[in-house]
Amino acid sequence: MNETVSPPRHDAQSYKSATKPVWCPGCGHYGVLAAITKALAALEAPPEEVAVISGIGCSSRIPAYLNTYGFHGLHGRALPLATGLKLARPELTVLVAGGDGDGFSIGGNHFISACRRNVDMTYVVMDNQVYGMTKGQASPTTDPEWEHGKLTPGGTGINPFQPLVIALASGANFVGRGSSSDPNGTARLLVDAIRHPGFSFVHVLSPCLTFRPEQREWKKRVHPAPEEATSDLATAAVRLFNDDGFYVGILYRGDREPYAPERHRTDWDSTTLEQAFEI
Ligand SMILES: Cc1ncc(C[n+]2csc(CCOP(=O)(O)OP(=O)(O)O)c2C)c(N)n1
Ligand code: SF4
Repeated sequence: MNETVSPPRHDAQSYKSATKPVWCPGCGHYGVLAAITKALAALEAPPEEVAVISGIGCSSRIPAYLNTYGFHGLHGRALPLATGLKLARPELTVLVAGGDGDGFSIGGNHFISACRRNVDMTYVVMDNQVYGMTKGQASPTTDPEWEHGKLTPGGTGINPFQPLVIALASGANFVGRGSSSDPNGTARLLVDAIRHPGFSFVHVLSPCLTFRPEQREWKKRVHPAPEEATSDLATAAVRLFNDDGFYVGILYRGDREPYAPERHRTDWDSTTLEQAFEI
């Protein structure tokens, strides 16, 4: 009898694991999970060739909900972990996912270094301008006037971190923004980001309705960026300085060569190195 072998399934559902998300009802991160699975399906990425690396936070739980390889690492340390993985296993599609607290607070310097290094991977930040997991403290992207109980009475009073501007200035090769309220649009953006060589930064507006219920309005405020993606840094910089925080789409698509470790290899042996550092 001839056995029929079914072709591998590559629909969005097939990238979801059996673990049910524990996010609050209405959390934006559901939309990002949907966008990631739709993007992987569109790319027909074999799940065993994808690794999703995260730090800690509600958003960083995402690898558990995917049927790919994954690593739920340490708070703020997803990018160095992913960098090591991509350099050791360049054939893998490496996605890094997390929140604004994880990525811009404790992980802020890693973010800058990852943009500078330009290793070929995609970083998705689910920004809700708050630390959701630890019950609603202000994050680097929080509006200075946002008051939250005893921790920030009267607001933080400090200037919010500008992730897209910093990504552009630090050398990220692709800068875009999506909204969790539009999983299909965010999936298209992720497909472009993953295909684009080098470090791609995808900022996703992903409301935390539990600690920032007013973010429910975000879906009405997002609007497409006024112009096509540019590869000109100065044009992108002007665009980002005019951004009201709700532009969605590809804002910059650069042509920097991704980091290639073989080009920076040395044939010095350890004795030569020791001699070079001798005082
Ligand atoms: C080294 C360390 N410091 C602090 C924490 C506590 N902590 C856990 S998650 C988190 C912030 C999460 O916020 P964000 O990354 O924005 O994700 P969200 O929960 O909003 O999705 C913090 C401060 C920790 N787990 N480890
Ligand atoms: S606390 Fe906020 S970020 Fe965390 S699951 Fe709930 S809605 Fe989402």
